[in-house]
Amino acid sequence: MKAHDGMYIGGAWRPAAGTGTIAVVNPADEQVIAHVPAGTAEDVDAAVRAARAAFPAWAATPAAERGARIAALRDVLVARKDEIAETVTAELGAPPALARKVHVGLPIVVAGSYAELATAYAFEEKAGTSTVLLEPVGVVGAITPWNYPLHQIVAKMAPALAAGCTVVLKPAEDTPLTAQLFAEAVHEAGLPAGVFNLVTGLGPVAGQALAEHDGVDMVSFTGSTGVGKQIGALAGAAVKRVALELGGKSANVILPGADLAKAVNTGIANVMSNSGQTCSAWSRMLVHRDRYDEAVALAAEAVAAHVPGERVGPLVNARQRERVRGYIEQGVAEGARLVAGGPEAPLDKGYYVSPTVFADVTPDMTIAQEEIFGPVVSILSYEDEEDALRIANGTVYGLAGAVWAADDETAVAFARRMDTGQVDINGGRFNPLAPFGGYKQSGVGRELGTHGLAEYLQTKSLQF
Ligand code: TXE
Repeated sequence: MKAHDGMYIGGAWRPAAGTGTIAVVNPADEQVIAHVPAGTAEDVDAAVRAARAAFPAWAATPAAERGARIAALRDVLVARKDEIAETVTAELGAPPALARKVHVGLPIVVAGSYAELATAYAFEEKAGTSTVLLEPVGVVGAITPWNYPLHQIVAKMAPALAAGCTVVLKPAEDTPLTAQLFAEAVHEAGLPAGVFNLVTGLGPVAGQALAEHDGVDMVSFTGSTGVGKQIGALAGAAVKRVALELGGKSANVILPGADLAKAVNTGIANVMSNSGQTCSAWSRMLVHRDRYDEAVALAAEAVAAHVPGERVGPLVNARQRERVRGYIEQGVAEGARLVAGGPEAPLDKGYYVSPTVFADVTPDMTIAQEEIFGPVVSILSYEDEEDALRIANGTVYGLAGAVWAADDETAVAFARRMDTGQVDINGGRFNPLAPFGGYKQSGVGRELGTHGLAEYLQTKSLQF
């Protein structure tokens, strides 16, 4: 596949400072499809300087004009959507329909929402007799993961640019081609030079250099909780703004009286989508003990429709596949009952894992506590609502979840008591305008909508 051999810095593709490269592999057939440059601290420094130089003029650009540039960027993403979707399929392995609808469709909606919000947002408020100015934080260093290659980028870039920040992006090493296409789109949309800069590279090298750079005012990170803690510590030591979107172990709580078949089918589809590589995936299904056997049978039936190589793509790389298989083996070893799937590879080529359902999972098991990030669902039983709540809240995470009940009122009453950032009520749909982010170790800060924009602003009050 086509790839740039340089970095996008200061409005142009520039040669990388070093000679190292990263191979991009198609996880569906394990073939190398491209190479991109492995950025060094020198590349990061050049990108941060470009972003700093561009900041004053971009911050002073009227918000409506910034919104117009983001609208132009959205239009380029729309015009090039097929090419982007094919690239996501090639480097992530996402099935084509999912790539088009979710991987490209969703960020187009998000970019459109920030084109409008930039214009509509109140960057000035009154507090009694004072005027409060909401000003951009400055230069943002964004570090993104591979699971939704374009969405993770747009969910940071669009609000940061709308706020008046300039950015340096270090995308995941597994999916740099989508990031390069995004840089091309920025260029085509006519954003001023230096407002957006791209450095591809390894996390512990380029990512670390970006997180540590003195010229970066804020780090926005999405990825594993382990790396998130390191970045949080660095930011804390430097008194820098930080936003962290980390792992999850979300609960799909099916209360008595819910439409069981719908709740189970939706729950299985939620985890199988993107091969379970979704931080908000409902990886734990909680069912009342009276309907437990029925739910397990429904889940086994539902998962059969998720065929590897068709509806379910591979995992992103061999390391992730081995990690997920390790969790499946551990589930068996700790006494959970395999209802579907297992550790054996379903296909002889590609990083596929069998869609897997575990029954008889207890809350203390590893598979009920740790983020697996694969097509694996654990079904747990509960005695009563209090028990369900204890189990739902009984992990270090709190990113998303779902509640199903006979009516919305009952479901909402339960959702209010959940320690989590987002809850789908009776099959409610993902809303790209609603804030998304974690309680507890799932993160700090919010993405999307006005809350996502506010992350990139700092306040100044003028007293009269
Ligand atoms: O994540 P990493 P990995 C979880 C999920 C998954 C696990 C491991 O459970 O199985 O994390 O995935 C950059 N300084 N999530 O290893 O390493 C890295 O280059 C600065 C949840 O792929 O956290 C990439 O750009 N940056 C999740 C980004 O961090 C560093 C999405 C994420 O990679 C760095 C992905 C360092 N020292 C994984 N080390 C979610 N919340 O959606 C790595 N990076």
